[in-house]
Amino acid sequence: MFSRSNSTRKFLIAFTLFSLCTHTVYAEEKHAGKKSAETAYQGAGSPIESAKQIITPGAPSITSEEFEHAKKIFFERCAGCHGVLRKGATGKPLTPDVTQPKGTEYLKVFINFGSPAGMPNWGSSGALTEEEVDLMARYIQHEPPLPPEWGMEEMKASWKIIIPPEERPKKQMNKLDLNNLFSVTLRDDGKIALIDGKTKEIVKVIKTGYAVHISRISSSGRYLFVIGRDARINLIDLWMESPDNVAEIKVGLEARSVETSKYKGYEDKFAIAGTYWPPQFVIMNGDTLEPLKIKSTRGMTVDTQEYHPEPRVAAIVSSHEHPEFIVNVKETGKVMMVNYEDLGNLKISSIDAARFLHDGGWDSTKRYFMSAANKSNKIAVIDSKDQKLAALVEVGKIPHPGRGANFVDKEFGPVWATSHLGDASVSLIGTDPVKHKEHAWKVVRTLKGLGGGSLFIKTHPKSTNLWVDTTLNPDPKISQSIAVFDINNLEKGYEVLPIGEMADLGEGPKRVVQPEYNTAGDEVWFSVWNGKEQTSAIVVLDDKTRKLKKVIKDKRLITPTGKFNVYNTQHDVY
Ligand code: DHE
Repeated sequence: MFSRSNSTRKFLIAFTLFSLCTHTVYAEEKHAGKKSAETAYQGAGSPIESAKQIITPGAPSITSEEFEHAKKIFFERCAGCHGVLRKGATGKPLTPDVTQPKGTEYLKVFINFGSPAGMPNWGSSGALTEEEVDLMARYIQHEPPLPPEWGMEEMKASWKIIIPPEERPKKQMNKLDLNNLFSVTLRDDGKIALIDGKTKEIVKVIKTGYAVHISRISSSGRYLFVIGRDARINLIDLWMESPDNVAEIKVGLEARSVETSKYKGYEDKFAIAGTYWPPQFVIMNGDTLEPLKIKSTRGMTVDTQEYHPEPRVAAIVSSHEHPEFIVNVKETGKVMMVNYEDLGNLKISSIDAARFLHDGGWDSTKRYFMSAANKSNKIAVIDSKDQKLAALVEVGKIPHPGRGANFVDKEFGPVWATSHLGDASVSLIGTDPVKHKEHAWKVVRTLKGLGGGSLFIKTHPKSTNLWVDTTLNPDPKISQSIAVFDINNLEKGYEVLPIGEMADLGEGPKRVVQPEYNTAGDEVWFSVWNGKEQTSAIVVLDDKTRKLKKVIKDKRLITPTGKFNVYNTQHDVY
């Protein structure tokens, strides 16, 4: 370990020596010698393991055993930013034409100390050993190994119907208040917990894919879709006496997004999942997960119009205006509007937005999809009715809204808000092109939040509070707290609530992540996300008084991250 001043100096030397990576996640706030929260953000294991070794002329020697070890580290730690094929995404390209001229020693310094531009300090933080740093410096001078494709044959082979639709209940067989049920990701346990909104008791823990990313609910509210990082989807029937998996499929090697059809006449009919690897999406039967249609996203980028071999599928929403799924394609910067009326003659409108589309959500009318192009510092406004780009709005550094927050600003009318990973700002964008035309698709206000490293922002139509987390801020005091603004008095600034402290958990990083409302909109739930071996919790506040209502603690609550209230998710309430 280095002292901060020493490490800062080395940091700068490393940066001057070699500037490979430019992802800028609140770089000014990062310190070498400290295990950064960002490391954790990117650091969950990737399940891609079957890529074949390639030995490249000009690259330093590496044994096949070392290659296997390095490949695993790369997929677990680096692929999230640099891409599986190392063509660059949030991080810079790391192909041999770039890395070989730099040489092993330069690369080692960079991997060890990271960069002020956001590359984590893998060596000095203790995440990688000295030998592993050396190994990675050699490994990235070889051609990236290509993971296998995953087509219909592989999907079908992984597909299981556990209980066929005809054997499932015809009505709800349990006494649960399904509307106010929460599906909670138990990230490092490969499970989700169903938690009753009223009693705050865990109703059931259900085995799912590895490191579940999100849960989505079918249009009727009956089926819960859960997707793991390993691209495994679990279909859970909430009507069963004891809700459980009724179907399962693996749609690729790595994934983040799943959604279900919501257009009138297509309720519960289809589901869609997007994958990071292979870069594609698949449309499935809504009650069996039978894979029906796979579509690759490989193609040209929106700006330079070059071919990109790995444009990953990020957020997907379901249109309320047309029988369409709206799919963010990250690296090419395109939004695909996929019409599911006739899968044999699939119609896709492709909208040019901006590179690095990531997360996003609806405006309050559910006509406009507000989609964050994170490394472009822009919000793309997609008009789902007219199927075109309404605007590209410049916001702060690396917008990261989750699904964002909709409310009425007393001066500017309806707005949608995003917080940012790269700075402390919160941008409010006018969303009413009819009655507040002059403010539509403009940043009408910029609030100063608690700090950079924010992942999610939330309010509820019945609330006057706007909650902003700072999960990835390197200062534990900030990452363990939440900022809350009064929507009717935004000028007043924010109040800080020490959610981590309220949970009273003892040791651990205790990051506070993802505010989520109950159905009534009078309670807000926060995950206090601790290490796998440590105690985590969910803290529930009374929304009106902002006072603690309950700390949910249970030994089964291992690494809770996302929480999805059934009603709010089903109806896109945020
Ligand atoms: Fe997420 C949403 C991708 C890291 C928790 N995350 C999303 C979405 C995408 C995404 C594309 C939108 C899905 C949708 O709406 O269809 N997330 C990624 C990554 O690529 C990234 C940066 C790195 C990685 O390797 O995974 C990443 N995400 C994280 C985390 O570290 C978090 C905090 C914990 C975890 O599970 O790994 C995390 N992401 C979440 C949550 C949502 C999410 C809770 C849904 C928020 C919501 O309210 O909708």
